[in-house]
Amino acid sequence: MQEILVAIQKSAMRIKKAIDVKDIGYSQEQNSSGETQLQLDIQCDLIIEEELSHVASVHTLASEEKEESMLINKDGKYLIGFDPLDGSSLVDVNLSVGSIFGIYKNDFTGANMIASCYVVYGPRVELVFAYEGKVKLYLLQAGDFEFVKEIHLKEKGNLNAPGGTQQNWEPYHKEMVDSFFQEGYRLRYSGGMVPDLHQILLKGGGLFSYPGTSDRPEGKLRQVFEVFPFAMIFEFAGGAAIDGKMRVLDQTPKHVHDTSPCFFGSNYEIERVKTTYERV
Ligand code: AFP
Repeated sequence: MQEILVAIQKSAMRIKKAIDVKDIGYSQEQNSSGETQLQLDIQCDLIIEEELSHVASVHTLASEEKEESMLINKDGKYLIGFDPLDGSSLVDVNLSVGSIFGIYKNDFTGANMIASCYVVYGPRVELVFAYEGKVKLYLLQAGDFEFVKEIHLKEKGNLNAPGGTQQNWEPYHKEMVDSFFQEGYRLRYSGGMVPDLHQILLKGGGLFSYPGTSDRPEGKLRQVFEVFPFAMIFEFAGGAAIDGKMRVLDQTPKHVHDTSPCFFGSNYEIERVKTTYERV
């Protein structure tokens, strides 16, 4: 597993350099979800593919930017699903973005995820790695990722990050989101899943939600590349991740690009979500 973490760290340092260039124009290409790809999306995808392809224990790679997964080493034991640059549409407005990795065995299901990791490219470059029940934070310093601390969530937080197009929210969802603000929760939503969840993790708790909506009943965020990796991190940090009713890590995607409604948070907030959604 260490060799995979090192390959992710090398990718992160190269991606940071790629982000710092002037021209981050759009390509003519579209990814499998019909989104126009930035040159940067394609570049970051190739950087990660290159670094992880050198790791003997990697069997298969699946990228959010590619329709099909790729066999790397038939004797490898790990399958890696990754989102090379999540929130890439925020780079040209200079907001924080991230890379997300899920490390699986046998197949791309929540039950078979072994470890997960994300990198935040913000004022600083930080990496969070979840493995064997622990969530560790690293900071990039002079070409090295230095261990900072273990991350633990409190039982209850005070941050609220509500995603999705509000006009398409279900009324019971709007009522729930508003009730947290009435309780004094602070709005913290940048449109980048990685910095938004990173803030909730480091500030000790709260709720990030991206529900099913009338225009997207299955939500927007992808299980294999985005939802499962953060679910493991929140659970190992003492919080929870559900789709409104069930643990997202109990889900079995039919296709590697499937999406799911998702709620990540400390326990108090997730219990409130369950109470709201069990009534519908
Ligand atoms: P992009 O990668 O297209 O910028 O989308 C970012 C993202 O996947 C995730 O990081 C955000 O939480 C979510 O989509 C934002 O979606 P909305 O713009 O619909 O709130």
